Formats: sequence, C-alpha cells, structure tokens
Amino acid sequence: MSDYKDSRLNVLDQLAKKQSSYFCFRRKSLYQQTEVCIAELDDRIDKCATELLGVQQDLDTVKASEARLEADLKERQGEVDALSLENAELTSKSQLVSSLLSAKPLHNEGLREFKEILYGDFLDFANEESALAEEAKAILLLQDIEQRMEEVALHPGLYKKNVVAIGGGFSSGKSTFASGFFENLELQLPIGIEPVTAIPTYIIPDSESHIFGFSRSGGRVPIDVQMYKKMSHDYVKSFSFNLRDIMPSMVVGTPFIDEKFKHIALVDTPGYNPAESEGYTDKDKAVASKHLKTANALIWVVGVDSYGTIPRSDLMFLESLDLSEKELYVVANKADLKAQSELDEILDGMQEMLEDYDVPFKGISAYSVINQTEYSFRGMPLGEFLASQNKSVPSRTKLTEQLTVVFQMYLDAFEDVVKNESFMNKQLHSLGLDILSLGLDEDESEEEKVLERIEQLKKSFANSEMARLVETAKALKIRMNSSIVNMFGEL
Ligand SMILES: Nc1nc2c(ncn2[C@@H]2O[C@H](COP(=O)(O)OP(=O)(O)OP(=O)(O)O)[C@@H](O)[C@H]2O)c(=O)[nH]1
Ligand SMILES: [Mg+2]
Repeated sequence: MSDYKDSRLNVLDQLAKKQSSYFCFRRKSLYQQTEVCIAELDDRIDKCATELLGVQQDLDTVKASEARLEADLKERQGEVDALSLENAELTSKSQLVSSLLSAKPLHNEGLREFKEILYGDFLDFANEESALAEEAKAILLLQDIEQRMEEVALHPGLYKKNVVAIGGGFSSGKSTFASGFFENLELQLPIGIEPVTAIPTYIIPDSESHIFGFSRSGGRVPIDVQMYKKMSHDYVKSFSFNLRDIMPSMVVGTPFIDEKFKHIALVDTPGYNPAESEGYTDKDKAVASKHLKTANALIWVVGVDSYGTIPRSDLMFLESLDLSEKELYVVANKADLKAQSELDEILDGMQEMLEDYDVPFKGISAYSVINQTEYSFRGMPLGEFLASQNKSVPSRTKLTEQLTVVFQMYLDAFEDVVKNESFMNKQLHSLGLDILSLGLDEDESEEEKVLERIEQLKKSFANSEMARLVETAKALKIRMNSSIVNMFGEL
C-alpha cells in the first residue's frame, strides 16, 4: 500500500516538474514575444513622434504663412479702404463739379434786363460822355448793384436782410464768431489754425438748416453737411483748379440762437492776408474786398493773441474799402488769452490807431468768441452794435438809392459842364458886344472875322449836347430802376 502510494507521489512529482518547466518555457517565450512587441511598439512610437514633429513643423509653417497672409490681407484691406475712401471722395468731388457746371441759372427777367442795360446802353453812354471824372467809381457801384441783385435772386432769403460782413486777418476767429450765431451745434463753419475759409459764405437765419453753393453761371446746388465741413482752403486746393472759380460763394441757412438777430444776414469772408504760399490764397484779398464792400455793415475781427493791436496792414485794407456808407465795429478777439490789465491798453491803442487813420468806427470790444464773453469795450458794446444792426433793410430800396447816387454823379458832372458852358457863352457874347462897340482898327473885314470866330466858339459851348446826355442819363436810370423793381417782383 505504501509502495503504491510512493510510486504515485513519484509520478506526480515528475509530472509537476515537467509541468513547471513547460510553464517556465511558455512564460519565457511569452516574455520574449512581449519584448519584441514592445520594441516594435517603441519603434512605432518613435516613428510616430518623428512624424508628429514633422507635422508640428508643417503646422507651424502653415500657421506662420497664415499669419503672414493675414497681415498681408490686413494691409490690402487697408489699401482697399483707403482707395474706396479716395474713390468716394473723388466721386463726391466730381458730382459737386458736374452739378455746379450743369446748374441751370435761375432765370429772373428783371436781372437779365438790368445786365443787358448795364453792359449795353449804359456802357455806350459812358463811352460817349466825358464829363464825369469818377466814371470808374460809377461803374463799380453799378456792378455792386448787379452783384447784390444776383445774390438776392439766387437766395431770396437775403431779401430785406441787413447784410453784416465779417472781415479780418486770417485765423483771427471770423468763422468761429459767425458760428456763434448758430442754434444747430452740429452745423459749424469750418475753422482751424491754417487759412481755412476760402469761399465767402452768406449766413441767413432760417427755420431749417440748408447749404447751397452758388455757381458762376448763376445756378445753385445743395451741399451736404459732411462735404461742407471739409470746405477748407486745403480742400479747395485739392481740386486741380480753383473751385472758387466755379463756386464763388455759398449760403448757409440755419436757425439763429436768438430771435433778436432775425433781420441780420452775415457774410463770412476769407482772411484778406493769408500767407501767400502755394494755392489760391493770393486772390483772397480781392474776394474778401468784394464781399466786404457790398455789405451794409462791417465787423472787423482782430486776433489779439498775435498782434495786441490793429496791424497797419489791416488799417490800410480798411482804408481801401469805402466805409462812408457803412458802420464798422472792431472785435478784439481771443481776449481770453490776455490779462484784463493788458486788454485796456490794447483797446486804447486800437482806438488811437483807428483815429490816426481816420477810420470811423462804432466801437471796439475786447471779446472772446470761444467764451462768448466781453471783457471791456470802447464806444458801444458789441451786443448793442448787433442789436442796432437788427433792422430790416429792403434791398430794393437800398439798390434804388445806390442807383440814384450813381446817376446823380452824372447829373452833377453835366450840370458843372452846363454852368461852365453858359458862363463861357455869356463871356463870348459880351466880348462880341465889346468888339462891336469899340470897333477893331479901321478894317471892318478883320472885325467880321473875329466876330465869326466868336460865334463859332459860342456854338462849341452850346448846351444842346449836354441836354441830350442829361436826357439819356435820366432815361437809363428809369429803365434800370424798373428792372430792379421787376426783379424783386419776381421773387
Ligand atoms: N483762445 C481763443 N481761440 C479762438 C477764439 N476764437 C477763435 N479761436 C481759434 O482761432 C483759430 C482760428 O479760428 P477761425 O474761426 O478759423 O478763424 P478765421 O478768421 O475764420 O480764419 P480764416 O478763415 O482762415 O481766415 C481756431 O483754432 C479757433 O479755435 C477765441 O475767442 N479764443
Ligand atoms: Mg474762416
């Protein structure tokens, strides 16, 4: 029994040994296989890592070129934006130019008649007569009437308004002063430290805001606020010609801050003395002068920051304007930049200079347009002067009066000639009588010859020619006056 048991154990022992070496062998082979797998996997991981690195580098390259492209795109976009802005600008400029060139002149029969007489029969008459020494002045006065008629015909809002022009050196604050009257703060005249105002602008109180440009041919075109804001010297220069040649003036109608200015129309003019650099500023003096001359009153703005007094060139320019029919007020602007003690000295100095140059003025105000504050004044204060200008001036009456002045100049000149001729006639007549009564030597034929020459001289001093010219002048005045009446009747 025990032998059997032992042999069984033996067998089992051997079996176990065999089994164990089999499992060892299996495990070993599995282990080896796994190691191979791991090595393969490591290999693949390395390859993948290398590939990934490559992909990463590609990605970086793509990202870098994407960034470059984006920057490029941005640059191109900027260029496109700039080009479309330029294009929009050019389009709006060309639209303005073409609408100005094609603007139909507003037809007014009275105005047409006036021009026809002025440049036809009147000029013939002026060429024929030689009595009036100041003929150039008479013609300029008639051209002033023509200009005023054109302005009123184009913008009837000017009718009955008292036109107060704002003049002065460049950058003295004229446009800022005029903008001070606007109720609509969105709408301001272009201002700046460089010469800004290039095109004279009429500013008329109206219930709504609107802007028009006047064309050379007598038409008008609406101008939008955005374009208007750009209407500076630089903008005018940016056209390849002088825009002012086809748009000599503009009108801004807008509600005024105060009802008490309802009868006033302002004219903002270019500075008369811009730096004579490139561009069209050299003509500013003539343009300013033309508009200042036709206004009823004049506000002269001086920037006290730059001069501290009225510059001599201002006084000489003022002297060149005929101020006899106009009221002048001087605004010593930018007074906020000076101490009160300096301001009184400045005003005294200005008053003295105006008196030295014999320039009549209603007052001088040390004023700050920006602060709308008056610090001191001589004569009347600015507010009082403006209030005194708030009067309805029927343009028709004013033009008729001006016409009367012109023809009176002719009639006075003719009267002087007639008086002189009558005097000469009388003298020649009495000379003839003296010769007859005294007798000239013994020779009667000589006496007759002298008397005949006296008769000829008397004929050359006969008044008939003058009487005809007086009649022509009177007839011209009646015709021109009725064309003025017709023009206003058509408005
Ligand atoms: N300190 C101060 N600056 C002012 C005053 N009024 C105007 N200015 C400034 O002066 C500069 C010129 O003003 P504008 O109104 O353009 O002058 P302007 O006389 O119309 O100029 P042009 O049209 O170029 O002849 C601008 O920078 C204004 O801001 C003021 O009362 N005080
Ligand atoms: Mg200006």
